[in-house]
Amino acid sequence: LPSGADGKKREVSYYYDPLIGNYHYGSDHSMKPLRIAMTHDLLHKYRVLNNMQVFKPTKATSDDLCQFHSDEYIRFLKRITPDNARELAGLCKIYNINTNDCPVFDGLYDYCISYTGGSLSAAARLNEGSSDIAINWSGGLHHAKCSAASGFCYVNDAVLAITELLKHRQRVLYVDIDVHHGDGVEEAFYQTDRVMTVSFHQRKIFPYNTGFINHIGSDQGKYHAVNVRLDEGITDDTYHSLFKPIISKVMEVYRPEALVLQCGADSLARDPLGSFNLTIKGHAECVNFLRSFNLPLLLLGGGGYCIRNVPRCWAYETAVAVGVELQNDLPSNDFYAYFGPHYTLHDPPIKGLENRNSTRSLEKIKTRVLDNISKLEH
Ligand code: TV7
Ligand code: CA
Ligand code: ZN
Repeated sequence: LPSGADGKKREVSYYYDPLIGNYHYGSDHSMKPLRIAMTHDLLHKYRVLNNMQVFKPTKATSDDLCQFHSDEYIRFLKRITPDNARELAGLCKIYNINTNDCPVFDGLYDYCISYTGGSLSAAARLNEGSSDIAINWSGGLHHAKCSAASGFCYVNDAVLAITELLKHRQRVLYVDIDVHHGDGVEEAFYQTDRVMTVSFHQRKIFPYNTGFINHIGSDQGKYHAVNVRLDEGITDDTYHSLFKPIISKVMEVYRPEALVLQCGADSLARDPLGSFNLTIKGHAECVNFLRSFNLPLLLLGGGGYCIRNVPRCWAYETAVAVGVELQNDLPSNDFYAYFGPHYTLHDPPIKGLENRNSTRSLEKIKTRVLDNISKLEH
């Protein structure tokens, strides 16, 4: 287990739709829902499922989706199919669907209500108080906007799950370790002090014009948005030289009553879309660190485009949530061939990859961010 694991067990609920792996964005699309089925199979073969309450989520209703999204957009999402996409080209353009990033595919609406149902069920479970940690690896689609799809995301399950938590809690902390900026979640709560959003992300990649350090929230929400923009090649140690002090300060000053962690695995080394150099252990240390605060914790998936890394990462993070260890040799599983040539859980960081974050620039970001957070004190 990562350093500092307290060895104490937690009551963990895990949400998984056995059909989620069958949805296809398109043959050459980077986003592959199959990685969720691969994660589930690893958890099964590692015998981690036995240590959790495993649920098949109920699908979200269109009323659920409209708690954040506009009625018109949801009506359109329900209606659009590969067959009528040409007729509906005008609306597709308005709602940013049928682009390369957000294609129309068979079962698109079912996919949306499935992954969103998982996040909503998980949040409701935490609200009941019957679990300490709830997990939905198919969620975390943090770019979707009120009336538009964006960056592989159609429905913003993270926003909806936070909204569900707000029914029972005064303050929710959202932390986003996906390599991309969590713009949809930040935007949804930019003007409120009931949600604090903290995103760590890589500079100069999608979504390009958001996530700057001086974007700190507005009105009631001033100082309740935190953005940590990093350069390529960041390692576990340098990442945590920011992550831990920033999260500790937020905990101390903001005193959240529930935590949501978007665990996008595209911040791992060797991701084709991101250029960080984190190991699975470094990534999972974020899960372990949030877990150590003993607050209701919702774990969501997100990005992750190296199909052999994502299941290993999320299986390991599930084990961290539960508090069990996993042997480094992968058990035999339905997707064994994907995990060659080493067939192990852990990989070293990329040797010789330059960390383009200098000690000075990291120190500067840390000082600036901690200073902003301290302004919401009193
Ligand atoms: C949460 N980067 C989502 C991250 C969304 C990133 C983008 C692609 C991409 C799309 C493909 C594809 C791709 C190899 C990579 C400006 C553009 C440039 C589309 C080709 N291969 C998350 C979204 C990002 C689609 N989009 O945070 C089909 O990369 O940079 C852009 C926008 C216009 C569209 N083109 C890319 O991780 C889940 N897209 C292959 C096939
Ligand atoms: Ca992020
Ligand atoms: Zn991402």
